[in-house]
Amino acid sequence: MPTDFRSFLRLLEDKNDLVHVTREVSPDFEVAAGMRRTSDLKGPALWFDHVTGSGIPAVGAVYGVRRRAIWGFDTTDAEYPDKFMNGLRNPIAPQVVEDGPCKEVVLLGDDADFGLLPICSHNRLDNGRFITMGLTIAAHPEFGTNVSISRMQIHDGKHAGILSVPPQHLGVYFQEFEARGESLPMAVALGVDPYTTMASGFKGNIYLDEYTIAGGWMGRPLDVVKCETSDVLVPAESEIVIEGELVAGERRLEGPFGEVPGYYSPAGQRPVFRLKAITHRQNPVYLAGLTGRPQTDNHVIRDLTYEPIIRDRIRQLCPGVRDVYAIEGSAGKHIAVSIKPTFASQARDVMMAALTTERIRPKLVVVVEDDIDVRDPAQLQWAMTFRVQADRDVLIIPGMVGQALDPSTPKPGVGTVMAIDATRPYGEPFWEVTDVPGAESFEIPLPARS
Ligand SMILES: Cc1cc2nc3c(=O)[nH]c(=O)nc-3n(C[C@H](O)[C@H](O)[C@H](O)COP(=O)(O)O)c2cc1C
Ligand SMILES: [Mn+2]
Repeated sequence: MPTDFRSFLRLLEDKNDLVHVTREVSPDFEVAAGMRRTSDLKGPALWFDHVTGSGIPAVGAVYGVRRRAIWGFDTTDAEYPDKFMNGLRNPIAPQVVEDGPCKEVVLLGDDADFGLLPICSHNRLDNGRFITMGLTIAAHPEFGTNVSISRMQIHDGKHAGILSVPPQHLGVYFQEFEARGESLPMAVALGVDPYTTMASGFKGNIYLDEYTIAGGWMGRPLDVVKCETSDVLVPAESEIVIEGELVAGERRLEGPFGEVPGYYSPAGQRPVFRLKAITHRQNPVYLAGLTGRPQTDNHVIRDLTYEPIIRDRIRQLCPGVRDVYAIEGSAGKHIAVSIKPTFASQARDVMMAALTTERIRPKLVVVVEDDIDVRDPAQLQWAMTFRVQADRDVLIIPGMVGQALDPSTPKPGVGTVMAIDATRPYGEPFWEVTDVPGAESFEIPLPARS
């Protein structure tokens, strides 16, 4: 079980799924080009030994394919959703420790500068360099610690912009602090264990301390340590921690930035983070990550954190759920569900429940019967083609909650959703599915060696 970033990287090396780029690469698009290419090829994660301008190496596309995130979770695709839900149901509070590896080097004052880190530019029209895989951590007197992932645009050595608006919890925290005229202390952790990373991408309720689910998944408390310049708690084994605050009353232009729907999200006047300190391990590694058109780190983390939640919600209506799968490329917005229906129109209950999952809000839900493997595109298409009559089986509902970053919506945050019932009419006769006797047990000979 990888319990910190380094042990995760070692595990990936053991699996031949992490390779070194030994030549010098530029932080301007070249690190991103490597991540884009390997993500497109479903290739290995990349360790960039030498990024121009920084003494710190970068690792990228670690979450660029699903298999690596599943390994990081020390599980299999089949067992993943239950492991996810078990951790969520059995949270373990973090343990505050006095010191940790992330404090091996402490840089304060003029020594602390974004310029030390190999922060990259990614998509062509991005407005500069962005931290893309930073865990953005803040604390609130009532809601407690919150850990999320939010992009940050580097303005200069001491300042960065951030995109996190309510209902994102960090956005809620800052809105409240700022209304009182207070800046919000915040830290950014880079290079942490896979559990804490996945917990940060998970959309829980606002009272949830994401460290407690990471603990639930690991089966032991996560070690956290206090920042040098605030009371914010950060994972003690982080490779790099950036400390500072979101400044009350300050806005600067942030964006455009190539976002997870695969389009550039527009620029806007957004909050500003002021850097106060950087702490890191000896010989730290910076975590880079790609977003943009699919498939990227952002998509994989989204798909994997959405599936178990929708599955759990649907199961309460329909115990016979075989699988819930976020279709690759949809950024978690197209969900395929296989069920064993037990009464007429049950598929419709399932569709409505999935479509209204808080904060996740799929845009397209397809429900099939449990003879279909929703992870096999041919099987899914077969059901959608020969079990569906569009006038009867397709629901289109306008005016639902949409995604602010979705360029097809009529106005930000409002959109049309669709559901397709690709189950056969319950309890009614339907033509027989073809099958070949003996196919399952037929042994294919190994190809002859030439
Ligand atoms: C790689 C990656 C980048 C992300 N970038 C942002 C971002 O810039 N802004 C944002 O609001 N959410 C972003 N998210 C999604 C949030 O991290 C996610 O919705 C998280 O659950 C929010 O935390 P919260 O539930 O505590 O509000 C990103 C997710 C991933 C996986
Ligand atoms: Mn949260």
